[in-house]
Amino acid sequence: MLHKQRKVSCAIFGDGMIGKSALIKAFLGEKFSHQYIATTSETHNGCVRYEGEKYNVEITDLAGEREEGVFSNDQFRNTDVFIVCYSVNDRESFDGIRSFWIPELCKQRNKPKIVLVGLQSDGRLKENAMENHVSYMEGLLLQHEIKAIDFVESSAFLGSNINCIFESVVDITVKHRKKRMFLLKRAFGR
Ligand SMILES: Nc1nc2c(ncn2[C@@H]2O[C@H](COP(=O)(O)OP(=O)(O)OP(=O)(O)O)[C@@H](O)[C@H]2O)c(=O)[nH]1
Ligand SMILES: [Mg+2]
Repeated sequence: MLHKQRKVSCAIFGDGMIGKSALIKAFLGEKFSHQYIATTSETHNGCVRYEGEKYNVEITDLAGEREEGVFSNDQFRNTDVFIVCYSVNDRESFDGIRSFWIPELCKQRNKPKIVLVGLQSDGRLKENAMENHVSYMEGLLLQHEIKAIDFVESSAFLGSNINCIFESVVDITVKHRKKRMFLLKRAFGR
């Protein structure tokens, strides 16, 4: 059985068709596909090496529908980090983080630990790239506004900046657990 402390849980959410499932597949080493299959709700398990230890990362992949109460489900009780995503080619998905996903998450969780991810960053490199794409600077400003601990732009198509997202999830969780342990020890004088 896995040691409880070596297990980390995260949930990936954001609008539909922006590449959330493709990110998970890339992390799990699966080949990129242009095929689109809408997700209902799925759980995957991956592995991250951190400070010489192996961590099992449980990833909940959510449907991209903006549904009220989506985080009220008990399944998020033990979620350590929330990965909120948009596509750099889809401004509506970027605006949706501010107008829907973060307010909805904050209804259920006090000070959630968040990693902000801009997906499909390869879209900006195309010759016919959308003029209205979301810039890196806009992503950084949103990170600051929603108090996300980290911000990464990634591309499942190119396989770029995939692992670092999940390494960040483990890093954030381990640091939080250490801090909580330190405060508990101090409170009980041990
Ligand atoms: N060019 C490019 N296309 C991508 C990338 N990631 C995903 N896609 C494509 O975008 C489409 C949607 O990808 P999904 O990963 O299924 O999107 P999703 O956000 O999980 O969608 P829902 O499950 O409906 O919420 C698919 O056709 C993918 O092939 C990427 O990094 N670059
Ligand atoms: Mg999906």
